[in-house]
Amino acid sequence: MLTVWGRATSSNVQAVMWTIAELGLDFERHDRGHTFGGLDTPDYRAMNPNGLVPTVRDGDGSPMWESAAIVRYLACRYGNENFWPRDPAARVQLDMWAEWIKTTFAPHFGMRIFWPLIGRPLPGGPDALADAVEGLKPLARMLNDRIGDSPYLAGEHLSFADMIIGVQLYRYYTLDFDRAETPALDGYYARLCERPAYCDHVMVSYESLRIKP
Ligand SMILES: N[C@@H](CCC(=O)N[C@@H](CS)C(=O)NCC(=O)O)C(=O)O
Repeated sequence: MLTVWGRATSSNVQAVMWTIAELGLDFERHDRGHTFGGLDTPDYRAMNPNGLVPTVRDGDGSPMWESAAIVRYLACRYGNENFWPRDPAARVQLDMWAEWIKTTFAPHFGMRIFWPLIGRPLPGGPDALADAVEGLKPLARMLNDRIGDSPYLAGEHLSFADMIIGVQLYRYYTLDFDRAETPALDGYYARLCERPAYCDHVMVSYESLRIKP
């Protein structure tokens, strides 16, 4: 049994929950963070000194934090060869894109586009937002070209890398801003939206995160 601490509206919690659901694992989830609070208690900090979500325990194992590390743990421990290729040379071809979206695409999109559009303005105002929107286009085109004609990043089958990449796309596609033309990425997102686990754990309203003026 996995225990997950973290609110359903957190994209980092969503990556973990989506993975758990795709792998068909038993879990219990406790709301923590944002309006639920609970991140500053000594007990929580003992599990996760960052005071962030998600935190996960597998049975009575040591607590884990950092969502992408948790996704990789779950994939390695419970995933089949398609979900977690055992050959490092095959796996790195997926993992480099997972790492890229986490370290390059997601911070750009999250901090410079998502949060400003839901009420946390950038210091540079509308010009900074316009720059960020233009700056995201080449990144989206890179991902579009990598997806190409494949259903998923690894080809025919879903893998751990889709968990880390795909979790970004619900907000990317549902916010109102000028996106690059990316037909392959559009098709990839449409395929993810057909997956019940993605609908349940990633297509979660972010209205409660909106910052009122
Ligand atoms: N790099 C960490 C980031 C964790 C993080 O920033 N979590 C956010 C939610 S997405 C958080 O805990 N925010 C405080 C809160 O929810 O109160 C990860 O991927 O797990």
